[in-house]
Amino acid sequence: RAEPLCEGAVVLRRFASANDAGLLKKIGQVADQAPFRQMKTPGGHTMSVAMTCCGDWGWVTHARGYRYQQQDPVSGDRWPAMPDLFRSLAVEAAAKAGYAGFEPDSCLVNRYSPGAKMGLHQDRDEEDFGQPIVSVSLGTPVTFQFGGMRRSDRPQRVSLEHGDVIVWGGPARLRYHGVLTLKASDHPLTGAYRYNLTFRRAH
Ligand code: MD3
Ligand code: FE
Repeated sequence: RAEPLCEGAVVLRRFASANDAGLLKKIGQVADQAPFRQMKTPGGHTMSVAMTCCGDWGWVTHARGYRYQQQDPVSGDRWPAMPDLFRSLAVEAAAKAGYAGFEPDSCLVNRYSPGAKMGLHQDRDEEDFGQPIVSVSLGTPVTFQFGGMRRSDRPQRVSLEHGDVIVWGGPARLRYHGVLTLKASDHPLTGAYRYNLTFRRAH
């Protein structure tokens, strides 16, 4: 049940549902080692989304921009290893979307509480835009928006629900995208939270 969302993007509805409890348990273990934190943008704003990372490379903000680095800036330690369950889910979703051989070296874990949002942006801190991005939604639903190659292109909206997986590659890889403000709701496994796992090949 792979439905195209736009050229280059494939939605796998509920692809992660069967493993939901296991994924959430692993998120908890990652956060025990590298706690969720609200990073500060280079512009000095505190992000409303709380983040942590696992895998070889973690996405972080710093004074002059954004980058992938191997150490958690809070602890100075390496990021927690990427759980096998995370990796296999991302690899299988990518293969299903036509990206056999995808090997993520980075997983960003985003945690949204009611009121949190993510403004329109492009993901362009990775080395090779030929590599896809796999995103996994867990918990409460949110409206996701994706536009075109320019910030001014009017975005389309799509609801992302628990277990939904999207693979972004090809011409969709550099589209502007974001998440509207999370509404208060309740999910049996996550309470008020929405989690998003984003798998990337950073280097
Ligand atoms: C479209 N996260 O972490 S996932 C991000 O729900 C990010 O937390 C959102 O955007 C979230 O950078 C959206 C869906 C997504 C991820 C990467 C993309 C959509 C994308 C890259 C290119 C185009
Ligand atoms: Fe993004």
